[in-house]
Amino acid sequence: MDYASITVRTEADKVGIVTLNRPKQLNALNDQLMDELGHALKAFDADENIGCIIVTGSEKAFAAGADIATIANLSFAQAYKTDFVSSNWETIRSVRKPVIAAVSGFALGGGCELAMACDFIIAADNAKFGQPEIKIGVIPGAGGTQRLPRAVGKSKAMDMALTGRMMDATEAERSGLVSRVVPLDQLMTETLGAALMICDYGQLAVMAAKEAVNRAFEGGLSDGIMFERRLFHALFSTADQKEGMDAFIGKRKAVFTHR
Ligand code: CO8
Repeated sequence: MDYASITVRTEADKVGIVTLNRPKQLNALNDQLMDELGHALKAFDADENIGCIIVTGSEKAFAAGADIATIANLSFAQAYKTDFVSSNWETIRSVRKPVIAAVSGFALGGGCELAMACDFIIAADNAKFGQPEIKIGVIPGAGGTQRLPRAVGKSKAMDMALTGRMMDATEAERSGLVSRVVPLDQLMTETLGAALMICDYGQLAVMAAKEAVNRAFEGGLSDGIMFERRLFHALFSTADQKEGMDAFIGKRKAVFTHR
């Protein structure tokens, strides 16, 4: 598939990188961009050689939200009938390999929601996060009211959703929305470093870790602990567990085969 609103590349043949590419609209998310993103994520997820995926934008904007021009005249009937935003956002949720958001500049509205839909966020020091939908008469529509409070707690999430104010990178890190903040010129180097590190671990354990942490978001503590325990048990049937522990005991570097 030829892409017009994103670019894709790989690094070291094992990290898939998707760059949102609608610079004139600050990477505002329209159907085409979301379709292409969904397609690219699925393709990387299915590619045996890829161990981790990075989603990023431009220096000025990760994404400034839904493309307001294309939804300004949307009716309730159209939105409801087409279940607006569901399909590609479900695709993002279904990706089993880790997806890291490398965010510089604005991550607003759907852009903030897209970053939060990734597994973790590494932010440049110029990043700004916000859910400003209230200013244009709506609310977040792609998980923002659910993921933001889970990330930063109720008070800050309410503040963001009700006032529409932006949070800078320092506040975002302090609040737990992002995992690290780095200087803008080191954003991709740092994110790639994390991605390559993940690629070199056993893929089954990586996928299990992602699935188990996601459970913490979705259900209660007892269910989550039981789910984690079962995955933990299952990993003892993998060659990578034998190799990882054998290498530790033998004081050598593990070579994982993802089996
Ligand atoms: N949609 C469409 N175009 C946009 C958007 C957007 N969200 N954001 C910026 N642009 C365009 C501007 O219209 C402008 O275009 P032009 O040059 O043709 O006039 C260009 O990008 C540059 O923007 P500005 O001149 O405004 O640049 P500034 O640096 O002055 O300001 C801001 C940058 C602060 C990011 C400002 O552009 C802004 O506030 N943008 C809107 C942010 C916003 O309200 N986002 C929420 C949108 S609603 C939403 O996301 C609901 C989520 C629903 C689920 C997701 C579905 C995909």
